[in-house]
Amino acid sequence: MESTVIAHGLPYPENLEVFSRLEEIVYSNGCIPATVGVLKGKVKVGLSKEEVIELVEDDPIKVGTRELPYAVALKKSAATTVSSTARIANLAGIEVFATGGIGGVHRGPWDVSQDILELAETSIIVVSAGGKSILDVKKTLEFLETFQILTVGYKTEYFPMFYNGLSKEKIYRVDSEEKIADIFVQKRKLGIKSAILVANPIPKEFEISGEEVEKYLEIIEKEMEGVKGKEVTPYLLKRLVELSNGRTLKSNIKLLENNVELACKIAQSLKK
Ligand code: PSU
Ligand code: MN
Repeated sequence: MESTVIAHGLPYPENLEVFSRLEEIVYSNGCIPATVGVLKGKVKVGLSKEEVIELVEDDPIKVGTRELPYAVALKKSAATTVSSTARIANLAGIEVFATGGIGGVHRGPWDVSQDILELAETSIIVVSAGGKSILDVKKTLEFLETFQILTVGYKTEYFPMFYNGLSKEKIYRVDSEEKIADIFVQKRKLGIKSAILVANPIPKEFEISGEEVEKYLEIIEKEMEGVKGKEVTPYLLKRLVELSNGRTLKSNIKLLENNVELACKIAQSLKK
């Protein structure tokens, strides 16, 4: 699991509760959780609850793959995004990880996440609820294709958009975790180095309509002139929670739980 969603994507103290809840889900599905993060320059795979508390209290920087050596050399504490988590997990021999949403091609001013480049280079299965609501879905899917990242929908043929449920953009549908594991095995045999992105829609009852989120985004986009780069997502998520009276927080947590559970099932299939 990655730590940016815990440290920067969710508010305190709910983030600590979510961390524990996700660990419970992993154990109850017969797997071993390993949350990745950097504590005062030390890369950790499998943060304990105490270490997660320390990480959050250290006011960590947000690091993708590019910034990892900076955090390590300067002994900073850092929360890892999808890109840096994929890189570290791969080094540690981990083949499956779960997140909330991946970064991609943003709407508006040029902003493309490192997540895509990393997933082009790293053989791992990433389970997410699709892309963040602020992404340009079409451009993100085109980039995923350009970078040879096979994107499969779990029980859906449409790319999901985080809490908003399904977009209208088609992806490759797969109906079982066994098949996802097999795709990964075949990918490796074919010498393809990129990741498999599993898009797992949020459970229907926790969806928040695109129109509702759009309404909030309109308000937020006006406030965001000084907010740039890595600050964009944390700021946005925080404001969405405030404007929706906590509804987006609840949905965010539910989709994380849902992704972690599917990641465990895929890991079990892969082991078989
Ligand atoms: N989507 C969310 N919450 C998050 C993220 C994505 O709903 O916290 C994080 C993930 O760690 C993802 C990162 O890898 O944001 C992408 O950030 P950027 O767009 O700055 O590359
Ligand atoms: Mn960016």
